[in-house]
Amino acid sequence: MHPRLRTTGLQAAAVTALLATSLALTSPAAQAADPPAPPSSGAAPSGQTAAMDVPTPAQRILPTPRSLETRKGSLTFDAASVVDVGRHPKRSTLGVADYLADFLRTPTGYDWPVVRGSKAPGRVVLRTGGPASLGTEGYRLDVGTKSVTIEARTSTGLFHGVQTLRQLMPAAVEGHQRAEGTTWSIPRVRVSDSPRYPVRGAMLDVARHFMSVDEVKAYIDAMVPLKLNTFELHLADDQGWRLEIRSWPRLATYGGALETGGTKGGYYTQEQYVDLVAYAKARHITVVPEIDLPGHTNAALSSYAELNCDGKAPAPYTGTDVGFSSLCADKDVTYRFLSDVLGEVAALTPGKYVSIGGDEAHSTTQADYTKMVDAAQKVLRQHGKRMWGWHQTASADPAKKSIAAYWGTTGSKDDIALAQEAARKGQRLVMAPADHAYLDMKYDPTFTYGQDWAAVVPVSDSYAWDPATLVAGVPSSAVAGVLAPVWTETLPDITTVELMAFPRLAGIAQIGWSPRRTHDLEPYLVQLAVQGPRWEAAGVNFYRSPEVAWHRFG
Ligand code: TNX
Repeated sequence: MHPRLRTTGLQAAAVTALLATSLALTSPAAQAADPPAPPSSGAAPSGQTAAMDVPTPAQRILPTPRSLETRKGSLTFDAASVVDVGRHPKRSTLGVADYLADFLRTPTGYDWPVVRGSKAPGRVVLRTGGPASLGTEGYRLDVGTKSVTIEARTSTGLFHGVQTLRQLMPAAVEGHQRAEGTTWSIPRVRVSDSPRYPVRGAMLDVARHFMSVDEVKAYIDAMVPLKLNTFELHLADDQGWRLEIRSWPRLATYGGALETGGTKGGYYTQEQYVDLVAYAKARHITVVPEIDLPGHTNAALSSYAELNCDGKAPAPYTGTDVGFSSLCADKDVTYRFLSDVLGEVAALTPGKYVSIGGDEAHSTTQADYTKMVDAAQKVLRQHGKRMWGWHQTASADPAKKSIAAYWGTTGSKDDIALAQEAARKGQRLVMAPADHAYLDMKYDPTFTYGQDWAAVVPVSDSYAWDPATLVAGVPSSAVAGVLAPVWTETLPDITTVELMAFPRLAGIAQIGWSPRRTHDLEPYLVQLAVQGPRWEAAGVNFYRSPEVAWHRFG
């Protein structure tokens, strides 16, 4: 585990002129530390607020599992505890065991050796198996009096089971130092669990404000306990190009130099990108790189004059407008550019999807849009990848099983029509409704950070939707999952990104994972309250929304 990065309000204030006024009002730390207003639900009756509740297993596990039985008693780990992988473990099982042992060693101070067969009391047993119904991501977890057994058909299922085990442990397990004096007990439960949707994603925009490799890793780590499995990295936009492309080196060195507000940007070398992708993969998260085109391309257009229809490179752009830039459909060099860039990105990316964005191409005619999106898709196909794009890609000629990420708002007719077209053409939809799932939307109208063009989105609204019925005319069979984007025009660093993402990202994760029948706002707000001390221990910044009774569990 790496140390968490913190940015002070003062450093943040230096970051963008855009934010100067709002930061004068409050720093991220100050905003996060505001005393919570009286809780709206799930609160201890007044007069008892000082006494802390002990969360039940159902309140601890987030996202809510498919089935949970509780029994009397608990299992306690101690210095003799081990992780047992059985006699003939698969390599991938060993990977999960090492992750778990590593995770537990620091806070508990125990050795947690990974062993092959053990009778030690207080052991964690990882086993491959279980019914076919567990699928590729499901698991069973059974806490006995001597051991806890996690069983799954894949290492990904085991990994998710490990996250449930983690949430059953005291909050101090999330800390980065030894928590002396903690009793490492877990309640006796039996869990059988598998996700509702195969795609449960978060998206981070590192183009508008650049985030370092360590900052992105911190965000990935915060995704892990929520059982998210997809991470879209928005690597190129008008304000910056963030990935080294060897055949077009100025994209990163020139196009990546700045960021929104005119401050210094940055980019990932190919080695750094490969390292990030591997870091995510070790946490069973697939990276989907996004190179937004044919719009959102000013950083590329300013780096290479020949990419422009008029042959003139525009100045770098550090504002927050969208929809003004376009690649040039009539030039051969455009197609060489697409082939080179997407070829390199595909070669560096083990996942099956590469995103070509495709949103807000307001300066591109439909014919040109279709021509360039189709060309991009062809390049991806040649490299064995499928296209991922925003729902506007439905207006081109998307291949079946490509992904259309829907970011429309309730009642936006054009977007709904495109989502229906996507389903008709055989695309799979990943739901990212901007008025619920956009984590850069403000929590309330006066919130310092974020935007409000789609909606103001309090915690309860971010949880108030169902992917299966979101868009009329899109059959639920066409829905592959959910996606929660964080756009960073107003977010200078990972601290402010986390403030916007947490706790709302947890709700999107729960919508993507948990059976619909378990969807219920009141218990969800209590689940969030349980996560509060855990995020604090882990060093994840979050917004103490007045909708949640944070004080209840510490
Ligand atoms: C719309 S959503 C955009 C982004 C902005 C975002 C701000 C989408 C696919 N495009 O370019 O950053 O709104 O909320």
